[in-house]
Amino acid sequence: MSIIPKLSLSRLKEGLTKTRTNIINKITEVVTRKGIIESDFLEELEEILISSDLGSNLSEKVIESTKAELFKEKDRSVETVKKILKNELIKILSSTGSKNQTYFEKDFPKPYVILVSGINGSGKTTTIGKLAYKLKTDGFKILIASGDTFRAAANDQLKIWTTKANVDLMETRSGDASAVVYDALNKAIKEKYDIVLIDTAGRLQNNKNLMQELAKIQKVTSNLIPNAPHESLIVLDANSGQNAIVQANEFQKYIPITGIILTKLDGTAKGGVIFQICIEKEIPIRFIGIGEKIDDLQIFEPDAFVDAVFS
Ligand SMILES: Nc1nc2c(ncn2[C@@H]2O[C@H](COP(=O)(O)OP(=O)(O)O)[C@@H](O)[C@H]2O)c(=O)[nH]1
Ligand SMILES: [Mg+2]
Repeated sequence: MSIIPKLSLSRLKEGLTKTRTNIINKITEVVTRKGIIESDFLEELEEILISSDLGSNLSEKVIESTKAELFKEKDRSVETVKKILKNELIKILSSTGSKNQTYFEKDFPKPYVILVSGINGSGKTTTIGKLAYKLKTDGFKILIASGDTFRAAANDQLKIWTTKANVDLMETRSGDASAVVYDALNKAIKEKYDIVLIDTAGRLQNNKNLMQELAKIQKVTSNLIPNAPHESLIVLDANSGQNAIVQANEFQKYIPITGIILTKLDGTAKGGVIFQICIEKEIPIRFIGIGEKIDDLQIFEPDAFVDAVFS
């Protein structure tokens, strides 16, 4: 069985309202005010992209190619500008292997282990709850390992999510994160779980001890199950701008990262950061978080994302 989590375009649009309003209203305003396309129009357009966190280098590139395309067109209306920009942006998002992937391949190895990392508050636990719900709904047997042994409330938070998603939880007994992962994986093997999701403590990327603990979790996992973790997803908060890239770089020094989950896109007008992440990290964005509710997680699809921003 292979699953493709269902994408709701209307929910996506709703979640990206702030970014869309920022970009589209400004573009419409500039095009309407200027009427004709002059070089200062393109400068203003560049400013708009920068203001939604596309980064100055990338904005400049996008404007250059938009300009080239635009001058080939007779009709230089808002709609044409939007259409050209859209195409340029889809090209960027599709360039890093993020394009229309299915979540699991057919006959994936079981238990399939997904390690989730990221700094404190980025949205790991919430995202695991949402993902567990999605996967459970698709008929999989899910176990979550409560690997955040630092925050007292972490386990209780996870308990609430596992109850909502109706999945199982391996709680910590000793306060040792690697031990709970070890227990969870053994249970998963014995009791034939399909997927294990490993929650971890939030850590500052410059805290060496905590980062080494993460490396230990990785090692325990790969020792027990060959090729596991099968996915290692870093959770990044869309509000953290350029710092999201710094975080990913630091985590990669300790564990391999195979994918990105970008959360809280609903809370920011600076959703353009996703383009910078795609260009600089060359790691596929797997999911995006667009709210706090259990179904506010979507598989990332470049075309749908850009459509939702521009329509
Ligand atoms: N608006 C919004 N809030 C989110 C999203 N994902 C997580 N959060 C919130 O971010 C806060 C921190 O989340 P949590 O999962 O505890 O982060 P963790 O420390 O990485 O485990 C919580 O209040 C979540 O409800 C999202 O996609 N949108
Ligand atoms: Mg947490």
